[in-house]
Amino acid sequence: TRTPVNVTVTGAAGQIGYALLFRIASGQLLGADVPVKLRLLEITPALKAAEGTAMELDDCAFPLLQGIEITDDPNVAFDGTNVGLLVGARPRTKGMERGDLLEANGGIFKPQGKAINDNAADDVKILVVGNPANTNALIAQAAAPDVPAERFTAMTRLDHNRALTQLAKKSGATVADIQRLTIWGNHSATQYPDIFQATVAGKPAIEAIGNDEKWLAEDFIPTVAKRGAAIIEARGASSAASAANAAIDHVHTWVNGTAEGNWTSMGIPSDGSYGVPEGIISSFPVTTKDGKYEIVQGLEINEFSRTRIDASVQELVDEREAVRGLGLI
Ligand code: NAX
Repeated sequence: TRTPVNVTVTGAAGQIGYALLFRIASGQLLGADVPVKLRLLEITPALKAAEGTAMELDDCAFPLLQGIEITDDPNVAFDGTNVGLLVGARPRTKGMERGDLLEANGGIFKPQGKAINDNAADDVKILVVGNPANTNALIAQAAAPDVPAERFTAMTRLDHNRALTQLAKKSGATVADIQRLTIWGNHSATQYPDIFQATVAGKPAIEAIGNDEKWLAEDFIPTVAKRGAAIIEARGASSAASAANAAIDHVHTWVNGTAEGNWTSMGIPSDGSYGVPEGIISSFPVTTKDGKYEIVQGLEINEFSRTRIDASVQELVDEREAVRGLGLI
């Protein structure tokens, strides 16, 4: 029998946590043959709610679930962690400036990064979901100097999945027909969903949408970038099940690999590829294999894409400057 994989979820009592934990415990994160132990990290007032979720996990009698631990101590939560899903974050509230938001999240992600550094397993993989995800990942990474930097990633898979469906609808195809779509930059309104490298049923996506650049610029890109707000408007609450699904996809792909000829989008520390300044955590097209990812190299970036990638990357550079100024990295 295989040794269980320790999976830590922060913000476990939140709405993404509720959509995520059952799927992890059922084997959808790592595979139907991989036993898991769950560690749930919450703030003290939410521990009781986390216990309620744990009771329901017990009541599912998942054969792969070999234990649940609930704690408000990051050092306990990340003890021996192989996969860490950092979901809990401080949301932006009314009147909050960007600096306040970054500072409040620094107060969460810096100690968690340190706890990961001091306690996690050698093979630890981290996905930051909590917003601002890219910069929160950077803060955690900076607090974990003993962990290889590339183990800290941020989630743009939800944006990627959103873009797949919008493109499928426009081109009259299914998402399974689409390959090589990319989200570049920040998980924010400046993100750039790029279809110029993509194919739909083997032909260039731009042809599949009838070369409709107006749709691309005025419909597709804003629809994907503002989808989160549209969900809140419709549902009265922010995306939860789709966000949890994307987190599952992100880690599953990272661990199990991308399909031949295809790639995915992940927020990862830049190595300077495509003119993205080294060190910022930006979304790239990546292939994965044997638990490692690589940036897809050699893509031609046209003017339309360049301007948009640069704008989103600039936002990340500004966020990095801001957290540097606050002493968070
Ligand atoms: P909820 O407010 O439902 O849950 C957040 C949970 O985190 C709460 O239970 C809270 O007690 C907990 N928490 C707060 N500080 C904590 C700390 N220091 N340690 C442990 N737990 C802590 O939010 P939810 O809807 O679950 O969303 C969670 C985060 O995901 C938010 O930051 C949200 O902005 C972000 N999202 C990111 C997405 C992405 O694509 N990267 C998409 C979905 C989502 O909006």
